Amino acid sequence: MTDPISSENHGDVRIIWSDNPPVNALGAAVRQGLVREIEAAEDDDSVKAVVIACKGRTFFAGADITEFGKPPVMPWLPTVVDRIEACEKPVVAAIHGTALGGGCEVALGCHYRVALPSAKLGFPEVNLGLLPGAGGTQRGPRVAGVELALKMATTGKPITAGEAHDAGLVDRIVEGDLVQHAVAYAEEVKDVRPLPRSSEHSDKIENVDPSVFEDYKKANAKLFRGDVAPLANLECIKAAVEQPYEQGVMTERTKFMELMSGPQAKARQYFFFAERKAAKIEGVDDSVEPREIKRVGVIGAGTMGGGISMNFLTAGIPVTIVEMNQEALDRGTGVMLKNYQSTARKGRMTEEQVEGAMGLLKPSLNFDDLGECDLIIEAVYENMDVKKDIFTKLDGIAKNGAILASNTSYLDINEIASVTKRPEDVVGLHFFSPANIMKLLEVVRGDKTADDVLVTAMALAKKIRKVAVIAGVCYGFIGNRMLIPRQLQAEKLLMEGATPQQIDKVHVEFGMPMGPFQMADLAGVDIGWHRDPERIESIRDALCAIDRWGQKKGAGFYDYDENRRPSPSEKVQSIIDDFAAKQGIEKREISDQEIVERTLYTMVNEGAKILDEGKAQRASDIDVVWVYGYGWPVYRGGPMYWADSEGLDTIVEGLKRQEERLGDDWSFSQLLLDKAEAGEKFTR
Ligand code: T1G
Repeated sequence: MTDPISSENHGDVRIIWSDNPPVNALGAAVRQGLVREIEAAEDDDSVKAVVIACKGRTFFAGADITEFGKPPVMPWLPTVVDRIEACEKPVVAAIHGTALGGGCEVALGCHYRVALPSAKLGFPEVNLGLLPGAGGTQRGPRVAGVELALKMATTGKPITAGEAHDAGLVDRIVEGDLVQHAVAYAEEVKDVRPLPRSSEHSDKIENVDPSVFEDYKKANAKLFRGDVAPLANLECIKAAVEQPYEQGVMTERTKFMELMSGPQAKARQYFFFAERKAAKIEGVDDSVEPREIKRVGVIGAGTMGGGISMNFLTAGIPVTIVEMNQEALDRGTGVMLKNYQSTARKGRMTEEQVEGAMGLLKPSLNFDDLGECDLIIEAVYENMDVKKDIFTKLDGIAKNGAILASNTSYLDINEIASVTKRPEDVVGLHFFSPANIMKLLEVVRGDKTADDVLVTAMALAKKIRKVAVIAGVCYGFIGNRMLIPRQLQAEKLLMEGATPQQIDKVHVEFGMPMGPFQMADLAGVDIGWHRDPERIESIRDALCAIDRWGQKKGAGFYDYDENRRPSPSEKVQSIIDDFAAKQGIEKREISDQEIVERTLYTMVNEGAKILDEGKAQRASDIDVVWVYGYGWPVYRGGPMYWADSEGLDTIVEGLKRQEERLGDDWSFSQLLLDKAEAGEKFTR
């Protein structure tokens, strides 16, 4: 393996280069090389200053995550950072791309930092269930200030070079040739003494009101609920304020090791790679090129059509959006503009960017205008006849090579494709509502969908900043299919004596953002309702029949006040009791454990069936769907990873305990039984 670290001289400045694709991760060879070159530069009298720079697309993007869990190889990253800082000659970090985690810590060990305007700096360790373990929680507050360091470390969100410069984390922003500017900067400071050391005391940790930490904890209690890493990060930043540097470093090290050995870090690190694996399409050669998508057509300017369109407009891709009448078209484009304006008000877009995005939108009442589009997505009413009619028309209008996609949430893509003469160009693109916000995209692969159509869909997903997962054709694909047993069992449990609030509480305490009934009220109890108020075959029918359609009607499974705050509903409880009485179901005490087994274990069982039927490429894809599509707590890894952590034998035992209550149409996944029997796992 070639040495990723090299060096060259520019006059009396030594440039230390890292060339460790793809992201200059700080693996053992990089760490060893950095120490070697710093010591060589220090020993060489002809060298007056040092620049550390990286080849390729980014400055060090952090420790090498693939080394985690393996026997450590010296030198530790903290040692490397300390050695850089101890160098008697000024060391300048030349930052481009993303200086993340250990990369940001290496930059903090340098005496000066120069960056391109496009560069980003961050502490994403919390996303891996960790914290900056190479002095970042101690140097960060001293250089960038407590508030910014706290936000960076507990949220993992990177900051721009501009923000870093304003905070003092970057000394100079340069345009053009980064390393040339960094060398020039090194020339300017080569005789400056004493050298600024980020570990030295700074006024930025002076007189910090201790309530800052308590207030921050309270303000983020919901966000951090159940998640140990953010609070550990907060404790370390607090230690930077309250303890001398050396003691703060020990606090950081202790907490880092605690996190690293804990289950949540393992789950998050699993998920880091699971998310990246989802982008790979089994059986499709890397040489398959995506089709060029210069214009996207969207049919339907409703909530979904508008949200879907925004993804492409924001990514700079022109959109032709088609509706049946002017009123619907104006309403749809009006909602899109309103959404953009609210994003601009939050400072996440400029007015010019809003204008730019809306400027790429071409509203039309003429279906034939879709003939100029390279990808056409229908987002109309969830009805097979309506979709078949649209695809029949599209077949005659769309240009050759155009991709025809349905945003259907459940329906059979093969059946839709069968009405066209080009089934190989048909694919499912299942966006999740709100489509301009939710990151998950299920790419549904029809029996005849061409490989390059899939490759195009996955490439486009990355461009519009979605996390795409390939799904096979089955009712509900991956995510919604697993929702079915969960909802079914949840409603059966209501009949047997559980309440909506008890069931939702179990899910929220588990770490879900909301429970099944809170979710039903948010999405709409009337989704999928047959619209016949006389036909009452379920609790949902009964609620819909009396206009309890959820939050949008001020009442669903819960009653809602004017601020949409939910409260248990006596009316709903009486409907449930009547239903149970009519069916002769005896009420009984239901334990939280039974709720877990009947709603979460049954989801795992369905996930195993999906895997067994080949409707998901891998178990980790199912986890990616549930984390990004439904808010499954990432610190539990996803339903399949979690099932492995519980033990598949435990899952099977639980389901056996509940089997007679699960209903006649419920059955075990043979794959689950086999794996449990063999002591195997789904995800490792
Ligand atoms: N280690 C090893 N491999 C990594 C890696 C890392 N840190 N980051 C990315 N990769 C691989 C990734 O698996 C993929 O591989 C390829 O690089 C491209 O990644 C002590 C303990 C940098 C913003 O958390 O956020 O420092 O699939 O597809 O979309 O305090 O990668 O091609 O085989 O994501 O352009 C902290 C994690 C580590 C940064 C680029 N650092 N990486 O995004 O490419 S912990 C992170 C990212 C740490 C210290 C602590 C992103 C990126 P493959 P990609 P991208």
